[in-house]
Amino acid sequence: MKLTPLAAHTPEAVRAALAARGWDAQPAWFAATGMQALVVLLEEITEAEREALVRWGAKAGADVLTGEGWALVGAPASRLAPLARPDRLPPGLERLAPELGRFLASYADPPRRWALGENSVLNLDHPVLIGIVNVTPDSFSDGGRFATVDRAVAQAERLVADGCELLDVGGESTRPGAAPVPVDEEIGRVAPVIEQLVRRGLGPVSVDTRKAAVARAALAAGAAVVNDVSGLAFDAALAGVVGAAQAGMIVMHMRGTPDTMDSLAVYRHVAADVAAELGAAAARAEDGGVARERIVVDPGFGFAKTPEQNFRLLDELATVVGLGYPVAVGPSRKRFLGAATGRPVEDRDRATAVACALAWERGARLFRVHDAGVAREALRVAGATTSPN
Ligand code: PMM
Repeated sequence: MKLTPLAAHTPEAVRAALAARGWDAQPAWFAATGMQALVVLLEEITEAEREALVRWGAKAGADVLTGEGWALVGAPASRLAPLARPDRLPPGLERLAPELGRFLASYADPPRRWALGENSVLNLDHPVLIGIVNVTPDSFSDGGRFATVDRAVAQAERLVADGCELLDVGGESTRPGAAPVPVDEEIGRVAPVIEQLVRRGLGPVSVDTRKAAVARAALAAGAAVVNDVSGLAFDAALAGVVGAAQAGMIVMHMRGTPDTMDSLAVYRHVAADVAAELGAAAARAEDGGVARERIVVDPGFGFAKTPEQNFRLLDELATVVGLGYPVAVGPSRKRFLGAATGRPVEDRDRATAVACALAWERGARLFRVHDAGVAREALRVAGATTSPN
């Protein structure tokens, strides 16, 4: 007898083993994804549900660890699948089917496209770079707006030449201690830049703002996406503005405001807590009128997270991917990368590229970067190792 251990982290290994033995592509893929091991955490369950789960686990050969009000269930996807089917569900577990069904459906068939606007779609079958165009003119005071617009356009041209498929224009710094920017000032910074980028065919463009009034002006200037770092916690009117314009939306996780967030970096289990809070933020977007297929979620690296928490979150990114929305990440040049490498902020593009590649491998599809050159190379390599399923 000969034994070959196969890679368990990817269905590709089982698919290849079956294909090599004559299986057709589709059944081989289904069988391979079915053999993938999954673990789900169930909370707010009753004592009766907990007992039903333990009984089912013993019969089905699944691992079930439980405590008061919770259960951890580990099994191959194919064994969990009956729990998502109302007709095959063991008695007492009726409340489980809808949520589990939603998760398994997005696990087997993750979103492959992001609808930005009426006629604009980004394909997510490859890593998508979002280039950062910051027009927070710290050094800019009396030079007039053209200096800023010209500089922003030049930066945007570089980013597009380096492979960025979306440009994110921001006019308000989110650093702790940054001075608040009045709405008119923020509009005055971003709207002329967005207009120019769209006019020159450098779009699609996203606007990085927490404010409904700024989003409205940016959308009027041609933006196709609103990127809200507050996860719709700052301005209740923002979702309505995005929904009415049928624009795309990035909903990012943070707690508090840039001034208070560092003191709020306390989690029971950072990946699970961030996913739950981000899921609630995405639900706010949907309730406010943003269509599900227009929403992307972002775990918000560096926002209300310590370096250690950022790394845990990066490693456990699959929990955020499990929400079923496409996932964007923005590790670019952030402090946690400096903590690991000892490099200053201007020398963190290699670390950024590695973080992006790891995030791709764990299911992220969009990558917000200051410099696209190195990240693009890293993501090309990472993308090439992932089978197009
Ligand atoms: N980070 C910053 C600003 N905007 N938006 C998203 N979606 N994700 C991020 O991680 C993010 C963001 C802060 O970084 P910067 O000030 O260097 O742009």
